[in-house]
Amino acid sequence: MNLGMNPNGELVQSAVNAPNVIEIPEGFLNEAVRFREMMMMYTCAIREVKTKLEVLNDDLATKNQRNPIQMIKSRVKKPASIIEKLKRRGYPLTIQSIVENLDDVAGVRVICSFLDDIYTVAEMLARQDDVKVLMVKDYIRCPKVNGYRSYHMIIEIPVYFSDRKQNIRVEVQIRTIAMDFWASLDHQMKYKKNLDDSGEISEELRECAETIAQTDMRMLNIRKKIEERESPDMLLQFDKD
Ligand code: 0O2
Repeated sequence: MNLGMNPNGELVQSAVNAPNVIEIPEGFLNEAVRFREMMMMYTCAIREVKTKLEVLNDDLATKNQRNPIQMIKSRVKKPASIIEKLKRRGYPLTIQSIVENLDDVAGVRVICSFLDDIYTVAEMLARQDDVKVLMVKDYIRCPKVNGYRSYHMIIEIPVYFSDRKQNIRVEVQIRTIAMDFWASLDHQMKYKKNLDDSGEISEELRECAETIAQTDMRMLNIRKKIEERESPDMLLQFDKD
């Protein structure tokens, strides 16, 4: 049976000369169904990782009377970005190739309050029995030349579907509010945009990243000083409340 799509986007049986009906190549629909299944799989993996992070945040908040995680964002990589990355790296444009070669189709971004929260959350996630850490890139201890800072982990977690268990890779990026502020604006303005600025804008952005990194350190030191000064009486009072 020949299939086609009418101008309303509805699937129709296409007669050879049917007007306004776009012919759909054989195999395309099967691929489309498999692509949707793959995206669903990554969405489920993101949900699992977010739950793990929310549990950690609740537990740490109860123990320390403050939230280490401010916000969790997530995304499944857009089809256009998937194709661009496969092409750039010279991999075949197939669903199997996406699953085998790309680590960041599922992405979770964790925004922490303070610098030390990043390492606490990363360590606690990595320690979990069902989390396998495949790669770590510490762009905080080793920032990128443009000033980008963030802690990246590629992890693999099992997801239980109706008929199978599948190990799925998720990229987790952990950073402070300040680092996220810089990276979000850098992403909007410059990242991957091939801007010819003869170094001037890049230098300014790098300087801003430095200022932000120093501010993160100062905020952490302020928090530590406050914690040191909190008298045991005050903590006792807090417990009573
Ligand atoms: P998006 O829109 O955030 O998903 P790649 O650049 O992906 O080919 P690799 O080794 O996979 O190479 O990536 P890497 O360096 O571990 O991190 C890639 C992701 O980190 C990017 O994802 C960004 O989210 C973030 N990132 C890395 N460097 C920068 C930077 O200089 N500025 C900003 N703003 N973000 C950065 P995507 O898929 O490129 O984009």
